Amino acid sequence: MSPTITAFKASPDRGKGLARDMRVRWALEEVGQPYDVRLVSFAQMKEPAHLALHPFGQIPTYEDGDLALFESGAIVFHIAERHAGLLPDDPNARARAITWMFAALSTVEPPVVERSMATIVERDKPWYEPRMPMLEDRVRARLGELSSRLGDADWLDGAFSAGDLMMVSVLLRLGSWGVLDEYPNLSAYVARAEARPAYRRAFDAQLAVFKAASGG
Ligand SMILES: N[C@@H](CCC(=O)N[C@@H](CS)C(=O)NCC(=O)O)C(=O)O
Repeated sequence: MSPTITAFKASPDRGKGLARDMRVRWALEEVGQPYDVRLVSFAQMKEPAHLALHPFGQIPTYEDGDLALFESGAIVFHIAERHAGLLPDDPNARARAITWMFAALSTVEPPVVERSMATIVERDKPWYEPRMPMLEDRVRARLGELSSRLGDADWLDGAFSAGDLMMVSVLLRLGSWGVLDEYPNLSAYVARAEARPAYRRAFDAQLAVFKAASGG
């Protein structure tokens, strides 16, 4: 039986592939695991049935038989552990790939999300203009460090891994700001990942949901 994930019925990103079910779809596509999707509205995410799966009333969730998971990082890790293709066999290389997953989620994503949330919910606040340069500096600091580490390599540590999948998923959230253009090796890194057939399939599947919901 295929696992079932949840995704937005109507994604606020209007089909740009930024909602976090995209990471899970991408991982499933990379390992060749078919999956089902249950679409949920914002109201449904806060109802008891969904809260039983996800204590914070969010997407994505993942159900496979008796197992129910939430948190995109935990779900992608679970997929990567159970299928070949997203984590190296060598124990040390595997540990380093997992380290990059954590780095993406706990070191790079927080400043990225903090800045983008400010642009969404704080624009009319008196502190918005003075605060923005600080939020942008925090993102640039991480991007500079990441850019230095990546150098001219294709991927963060050897072959493409779940660490790259997660890092690129986070970097894609910077898309509309355009800051990645300041770091040509990071732009190329993201473009390389986006060109992967598994990424394209996941993106197209998420986009199809948006088009169906908007009648397009
Ligand atoms: N840390 C969580 C974040 C999940 C999250 O923020 N999901 C968003 C969609 S990308 C959501 O459901 N937002 C609606 C809400 O919080 O009400 C993860 O990585 O899965």
